[in-house]
Amino acid sequence: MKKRIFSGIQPSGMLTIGNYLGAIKNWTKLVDEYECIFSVVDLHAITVRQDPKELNERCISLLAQYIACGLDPEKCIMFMQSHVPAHTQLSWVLNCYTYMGELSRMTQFKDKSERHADNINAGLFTYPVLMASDILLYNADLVPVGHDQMQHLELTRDVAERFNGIYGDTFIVPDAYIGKTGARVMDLSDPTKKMSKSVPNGMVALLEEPASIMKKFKRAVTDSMGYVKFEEGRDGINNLLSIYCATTSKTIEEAEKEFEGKGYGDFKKAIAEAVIAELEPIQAKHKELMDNKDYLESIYKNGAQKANEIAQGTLKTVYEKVGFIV
Ligand code: ATP
Ligand code: LTN
Repeated sequence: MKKRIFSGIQPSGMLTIGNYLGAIKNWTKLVDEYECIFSVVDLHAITVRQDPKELNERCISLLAQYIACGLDPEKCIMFMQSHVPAHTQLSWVLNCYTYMGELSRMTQFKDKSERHADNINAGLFTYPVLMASDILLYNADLVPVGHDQMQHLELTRDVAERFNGIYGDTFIVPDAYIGKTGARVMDLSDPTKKMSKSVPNGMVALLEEPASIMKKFKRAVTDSMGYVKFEEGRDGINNLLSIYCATTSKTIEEAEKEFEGKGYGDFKKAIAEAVIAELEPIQAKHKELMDNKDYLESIYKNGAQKANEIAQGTLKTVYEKVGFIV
């Protein structure tokens, strides 16, 4: 039997090249080897206030972007998280096996509490438990994510082990899959911060126009050293090199060689061109898919049906173990 993968992305903004290089691109490499389940995690997105109409459009566009990036709906289950009630049901149970102290240590909670100081809601706090439920519900072996999700994944493992320790083996304890390059794409205007779809300034969107992509890379913050080499403390250059390598599948050494003796101008232009070339077919496919909403609907409905079947099974086992009458 194939091992299983689960991952998801929030429809909380335009997908960035960080989401692509850190997550989706790796998913596409794993579909043949694993049984794959990918969700549009809409329930997670409302931990931050969303405009209902925009959220609705983003959910369908995100599904279209999954497919446009090369995920074959014939080979993987794709669905909307809110279409599978077991996510919130398991989440309640696991909330009772997760400590306040554990959740208060989560960096994403601290970051988002700062950015949305007027709306530090309980959902934002318990968000990692919903994420743990997403993963454990499907008994996923592997979770391909960007580096920023490592902490949430460790919490997922802790909660799974805790539950297994009390009730006997119930959940598979999942491993993270973090790519070698692209796992940590930084903001182009502040390379000390992670590129994020909810921070528009220094991000490059998957669906961005080529001219705008070129402009953003040309403006990317670098340093005054004047040569292209991956070195400690050179956040801007290191980030650009990583983006270039994750896009072209070249190694850092190969890239350093390629740009030996060249200035930042040439370097930035080459990266922008590589990114534009990679995104062009994705953008075209996305446009085509968005003109075929019936097809997209059939994908997420079919996906929800399959996901529900698996999820219901796990939920029933969990309910039995904790002592509910099932
Ligand atoms: P938000 O700004 O709403 O928090 P986000 O851009 O951080 O969103 P998520 O939906 O939280 O994106 O993440 C989806 C996937 O993309 C996760 O696997 C995450 O690790 C990965 N990811 C997000 N940002 C980056 C980044 N800058 N570099 C690499 N991977 C990333
Ligand atoms: N928490 C993730 C998104 C996410 C996820 C998941 C990723 C929600 N559920 C399950 C992997 C598996 C984020 O904020 N990037």
